[in-house]
Amino acid sequence: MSESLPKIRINQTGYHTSLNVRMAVLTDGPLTVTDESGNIVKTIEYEAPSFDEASGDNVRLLDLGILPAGKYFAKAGTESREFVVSESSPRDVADALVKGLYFQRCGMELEEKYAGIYKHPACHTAEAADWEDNSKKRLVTGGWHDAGDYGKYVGPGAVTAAHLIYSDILFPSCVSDNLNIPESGNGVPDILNEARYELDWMLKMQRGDGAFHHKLTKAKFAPFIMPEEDLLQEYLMPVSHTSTGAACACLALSYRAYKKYDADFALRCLDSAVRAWKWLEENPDFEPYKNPEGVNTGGYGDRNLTDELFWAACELYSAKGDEKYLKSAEEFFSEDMLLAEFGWANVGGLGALCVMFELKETAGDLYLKVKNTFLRQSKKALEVTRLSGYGTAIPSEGYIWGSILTDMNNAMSMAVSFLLTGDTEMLDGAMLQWDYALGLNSLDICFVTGFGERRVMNPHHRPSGSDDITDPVPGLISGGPNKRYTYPQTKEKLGEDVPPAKYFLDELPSADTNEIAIYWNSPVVFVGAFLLSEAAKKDAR
Ligand code: 9MR
Ligand code: ZN
Repeated sequence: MSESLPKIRINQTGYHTSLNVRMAVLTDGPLTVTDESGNIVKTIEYEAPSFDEASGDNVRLLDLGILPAGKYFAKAGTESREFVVSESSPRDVADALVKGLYFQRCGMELEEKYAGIYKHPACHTAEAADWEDNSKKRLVTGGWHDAGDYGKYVGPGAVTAAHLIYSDILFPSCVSDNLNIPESGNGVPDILNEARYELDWMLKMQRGDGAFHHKLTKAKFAPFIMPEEDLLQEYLMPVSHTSTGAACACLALSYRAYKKYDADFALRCLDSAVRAWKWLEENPDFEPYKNPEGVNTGGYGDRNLTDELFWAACELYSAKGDEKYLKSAEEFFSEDMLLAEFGWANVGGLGALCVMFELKETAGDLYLKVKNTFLRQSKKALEVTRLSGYGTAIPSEGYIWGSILTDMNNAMSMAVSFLLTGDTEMLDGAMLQWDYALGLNSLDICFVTGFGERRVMNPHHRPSGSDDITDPVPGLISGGPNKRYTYPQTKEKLGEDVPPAKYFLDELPSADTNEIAIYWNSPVVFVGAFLLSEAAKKDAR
């Protein structure tokens, strides 16, 4: 398969004028770079490509340094590939990834003026029934569809919203404020407007006693129909500790992020977070969520609650300043907890962001403990990146379902490490993951829909698969190669010999390699916003 692919791999969406241009070559050098008029602007000699375990390719990663805006050709041997350097390149993709979440909105019409050809009527507008007592009904509309399915899950939603909020806190104004969403122009950054769509729904997912329902889904996944045609009963599934912990943390964080824009909303978030915390205190017997009999929608059965509690305690301390929350954060912290993790299951990294960038010295001893532990753990991401021929932060055995999260999680942790230390290797490492997602990879695929010369066209995404439009909904990132939790039909097609980094099918049924998910988009937004903020700093020098 790889024989016919181009032997020069690039970020197909282009590079920024003040960030380094990186490419991977699968052929001998030298590499010459010519501009549009055919002038040679750079020649790079390099050692012969060497073996990369994850992909099975012989490959050499090259750093072309910084290039002025323009169209270029990279040439090596008989290969030639066009690439672009421009000021708009990281921003267009980062913006599109936030707008991609708008396209996941549930419970409202996606109007043509915002959604263009991807418009559709409001979906999932009926009352939801309580799974445990079907006679109890309640209107719980809104939120984002989680992924390729139409379920809405509290824990993953909280993590996604937190990625957006922290992008805004750490890299303000990096994502554009004119995303053409219904709230654009209301004086609140669009990235926070988009996150709020999920938060408003999340608030409705809280039960009277403070606990959060784990999810709002049907009993079974819908067929490939448009969301407005999906009319079967939706259920509020049982409450869970992990969703309550994640919602608690995210809503306390939201208090901090939204109070200067909408004090009432911020206070509602905080009140909800405090009630969630109280429920967690009063219900210490943790049981991981398990789907009730008869339910087969996403499980998200996170088995560890300590990280959610740690994150929640940190955010509540920041919001309320009450020492009891700091004490809890100290209790939950341990040096072996996973602090460089930002995904739906492991949220310790989000607590670390709160401590390292907000609480700082007000957290006393905890500040340095968290910072040192984080910095130690984030080195692993760089090691993995260095060992990969393509500079990808996924180890060979890390090609699991949603490997893009492994990659972007590591990119986030390198970005944060750079913010704390200024170590440029960390910046370079984070940037390489951005390039990975956009085409610098062994598949020569741009994983973000709507972008790239060789782009994902058939994601496992119900609207894209049923709207009769050739191009999938734009701004959604595919989960990517997965050789670990693989469907039998994927195995049948790819067999045993395809290496993990290439275990991918751009085919609609392949949820195991080619689904999209909100919490895969959002860490890429974080990394894009980080790169934009670094580019802006360099431009200002
Ligand atoms: O992202 C989830 C991944 O870590 C799991 O391995 C996988 C299988 O359980 O499920 C993924 O989450 C899916 C969820 O269960 C339902 N909505 C679609 C999600 C993305 O594939
Ligand atoms: Zn819907």
